[in-house]
Amino acid sequence: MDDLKQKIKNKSAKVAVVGLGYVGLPVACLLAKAGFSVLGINRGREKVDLINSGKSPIEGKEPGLEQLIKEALGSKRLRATTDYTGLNQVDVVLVAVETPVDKTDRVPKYEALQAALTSVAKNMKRGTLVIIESTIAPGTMKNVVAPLLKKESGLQIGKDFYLGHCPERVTPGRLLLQLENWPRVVGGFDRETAQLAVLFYKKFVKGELDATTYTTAEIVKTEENTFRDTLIAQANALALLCEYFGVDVYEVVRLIKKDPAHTAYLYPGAGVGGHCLPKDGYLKVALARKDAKDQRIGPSVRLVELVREINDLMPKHVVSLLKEAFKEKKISLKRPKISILGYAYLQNSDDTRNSPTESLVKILSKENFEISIHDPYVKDYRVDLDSVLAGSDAMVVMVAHDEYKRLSLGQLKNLMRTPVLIDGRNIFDKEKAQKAGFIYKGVGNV
Ligand code: SAJ
Repeated sequence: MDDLKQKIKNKSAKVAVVGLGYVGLPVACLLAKAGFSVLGINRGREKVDLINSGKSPIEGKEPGLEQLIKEALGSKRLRATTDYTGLNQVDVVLVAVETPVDKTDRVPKYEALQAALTSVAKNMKRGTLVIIESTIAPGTMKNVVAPLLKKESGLQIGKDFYLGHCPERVTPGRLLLQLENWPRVVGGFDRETAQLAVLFYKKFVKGELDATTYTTAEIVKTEENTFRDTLIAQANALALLCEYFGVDVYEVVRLIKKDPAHTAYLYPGAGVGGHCLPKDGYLKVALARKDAKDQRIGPSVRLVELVREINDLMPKHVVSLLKEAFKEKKISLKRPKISILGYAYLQNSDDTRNSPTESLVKILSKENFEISIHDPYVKDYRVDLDSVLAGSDAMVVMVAHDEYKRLSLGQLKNLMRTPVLIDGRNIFDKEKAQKAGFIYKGVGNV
């Protein structure tokens, strides 16, 4: 290990990054910028060629990334390939491949991780430090990663090679900023390995680095996003309760947040999408779920299930509000036209992964509604808003894109056939909407 420490210290250590996605590629570029020689490995030939031509294959705006790729290629410090054989010259291997959760049985799909680890094990040399950066279920390092690497390489962990887990904390649009500046939890097979990994990350991460065990690191990462998902579910449940009592949940939340102890209270809305929150709760309990009868595990499993049930309910609730509005005003149309504003999972983003609007469209399509969708950020829906709204019987706001907040209610009403406004993100003022002649129903404010 001393030889490896020296190579890390003087940056002569050769590094490989397996999986050049929204984590692996920025990490590879930051390592090259820090002065390391980096081998980027990805299974797709197309993505490899794109990166080697200086282009970023990552959707959405990532400030500085493409420039960093070009500099890394220019300095000859970064090369992308589909071939693992170069690992026999490499000292540190980071693995950042996808770890999705199966949408039906909620079990983590580790095929990409297992394939990557098998290739790493078969090609790495003695003395290599292997670090998993993907978000994985607690227990994965101990029960999946370690046994696979040992079996496929024939080497002993902690003796012949070193193993750690350092999950990333990144948000699309801020990848480089967060990878370089945010604190990181650095988990190791043993204390020595964790310290070695801290020494490595210190070379390009400015944030605080906390050494711990790799199982602790697995739990920290999955709990962080589960916590946020839970806070949002708390707000969504409150919104439903406020509808029952006929009060405005946003007024309630505004007053709650006045309490210095509760400024972090989050907001209800039309649902929870994205690449992290909908899956990380399931990931957190995935390997322990088999012991759900154990009183140590049961509460976490049941809490995750309830939180996900509440957040997944919200797009369905938007449909109920729509139907209630039609019913209350005795609007009976053969095939009402519904205009949906927002398809991305997040305001001012083009990312549509696990979008709540996808669930909404699935529900409406099963019933007799005509649907038209608008989203200024999403290619397929970047259409003329007036044409989406023309002759429509309801406008459903699913995403709080800034552009929507500037719309004139008067103009919108003139375009529509029936002035129903279902506000899933509280971007319009209820009274003003009603004054403009709308039948207004907001999530948590009916
Ligand atoms: N949402 C609500 N109410 C809220 C906040 C969000 O309904 O008060 C919805 C959003 O509309 C969206 C979903 O939840 O559909 C997720 O939104 P998000 O703000 O959590 O954004 P994400 O999914 O990109 O979360 C990421 C996470 N970061 C990492 O995984 C490292 C999350 O832990 C961060 O807190 C979040 O970014 C952030 O704050 O940037």
